[in-house]
Amino acid sequence: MPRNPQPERPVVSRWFAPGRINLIGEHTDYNDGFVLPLALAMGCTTTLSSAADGWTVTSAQTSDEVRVDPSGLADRPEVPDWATYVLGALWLLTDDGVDVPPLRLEVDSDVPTGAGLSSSAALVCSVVCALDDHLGLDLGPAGLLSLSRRVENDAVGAATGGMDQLVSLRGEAGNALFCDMRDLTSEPVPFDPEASGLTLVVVDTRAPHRHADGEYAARRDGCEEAARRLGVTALRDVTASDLDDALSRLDDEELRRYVRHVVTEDARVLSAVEIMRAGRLDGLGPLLTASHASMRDDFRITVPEVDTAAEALLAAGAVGSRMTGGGFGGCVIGLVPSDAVDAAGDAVRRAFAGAGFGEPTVFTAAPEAGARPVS
Ligand code: GAF
Repeated sequence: MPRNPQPERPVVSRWFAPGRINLIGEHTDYNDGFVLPLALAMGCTTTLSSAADGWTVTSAQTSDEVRVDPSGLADRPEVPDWATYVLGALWLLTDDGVDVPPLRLEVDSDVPTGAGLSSSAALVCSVVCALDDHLGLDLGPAGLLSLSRRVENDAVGAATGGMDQLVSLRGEAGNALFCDMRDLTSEPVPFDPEASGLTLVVVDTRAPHRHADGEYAARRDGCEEAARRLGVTALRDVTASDLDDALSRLDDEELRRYVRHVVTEDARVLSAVEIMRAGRLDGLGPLLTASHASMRDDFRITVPEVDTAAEALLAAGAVGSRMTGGGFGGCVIGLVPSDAVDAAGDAVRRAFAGAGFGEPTVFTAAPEAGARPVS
């Protein structure tokens, strides 16, 4: 009998965490603003077990097996990009003074990468939840979110805004998640388009991300610069009624466009929540379409493939459509009358063929639960 018996830990911890769609509220998270994402059925499962020595990471999607020697965790050895999302959590825990025992981590995801559906948050959150469970860290909701965000921001080095991890951890079936990214509180908002005769259609344009990382960072830097010039903590602090005054105080046209997008997008999220709470889902359509126009014309983060998909969905009868996610490629969503879903998919495929784009993938989605253990 050891002198300080440790509580029994599971031999194997297996956790699933989902990818996400953002209904509305794009590039508002790092401006301390509002977002309204939902968790998807697709996601990543991490199976974590004790090992004899060192740390081994495998992925069902690559045939890679990455091994870190028993002495190597603190040195952050060079590993393939995908493995950084896994080992990053171990590096940060080590930095935090946790004595991470030898482990084997197997990850298996069905979230397409580069589609703007947050394959990275699904991966990171499933790893962090499995570690929390296996090591008995007891991080709690705030700690899980904080570690998952630090993996992406500090270990991987992507200055993203936290929405993806928040919804991957806290999503609820049947609900979108209204999140205030300043205080990181979240509230489920019922989202059942079928009850209004509508279906949430997703078009994965499969457009290659063009300079996505650099452009994302440039938008974030621009927003922070605009907030500094306006003397506010973040653009969240500029309300819709302050917008004209704020714009008149900026002489840089690019920054003015960024401010206009963020301030109007925050207002659209608040309107969307009101509309959903009132059960008038078709009223969401114009907000989605206005959000797309704002991303295209002011924030300038769309590409021809996503504009084509958004327009084709509208022409096929969608009540609204918009790009979802960070931009420069990825997915477009549309709220489509349920009896027109097949026709809408055909219309998008025809529009893509006509424009000489590659074939998109079209599917439907509904809100699912966030991270959970898998037996
Ligand atoms: C990406 C980022 F990871 C999120 O934090 C968010 O900024 C989003 O782009 C844009 O809304 O998914």
